[in-house]
Amino acid sequence: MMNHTANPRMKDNHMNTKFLTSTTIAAAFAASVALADAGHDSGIGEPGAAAMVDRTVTVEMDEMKFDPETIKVQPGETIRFEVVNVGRMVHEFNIGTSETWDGHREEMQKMMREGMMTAQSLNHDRMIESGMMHDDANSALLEPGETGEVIWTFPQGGEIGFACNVPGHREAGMQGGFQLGDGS
Ligand SMILES: [Cu+2]
Repeated sequence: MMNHTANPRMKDNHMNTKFLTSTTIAAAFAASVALADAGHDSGIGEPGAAAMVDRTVTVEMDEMKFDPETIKVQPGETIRFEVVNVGRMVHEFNIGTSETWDGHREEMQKMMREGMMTAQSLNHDRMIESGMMHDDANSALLEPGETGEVIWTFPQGGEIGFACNVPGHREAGMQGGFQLGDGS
């Protein structure tokens, strides 16, 4: 009877992980938002609640670009990003600033080194084993063909963008920007 549930759960590893880690992510994220706040009054915003979503924006990821590259958002707006990896490599949609992305670099390189991720695939079992779920609320790390979701509440102002932190990708120009307000 106990073994009966073991196998189906293994198959759903990805979904279960997303579900089970949502509270720890919130805690971990609070720390990174606090870090961002140290430099900027407004910060980069915060994870949004599904019930508060104002609209959905679809973002496509490909080698080595986002479409669209610039997204207009209103201060305080909550947006559901539907992120689609239409490329042939692993890509990430990560909301932040150059500082948060620089701080992220080491972790992504470690994931590559230790086989949690290759250029084309993610090894979720390895990620779970090493405790590096890479499921922060401000990002979606996706294999080719996958679709992910990020719900984000924007701050009143500040320089915020989105980038792919897979090693080499942001360096190759895989980065976009949010235009807060009317941009006039
Ligand atoms: Cu990428």
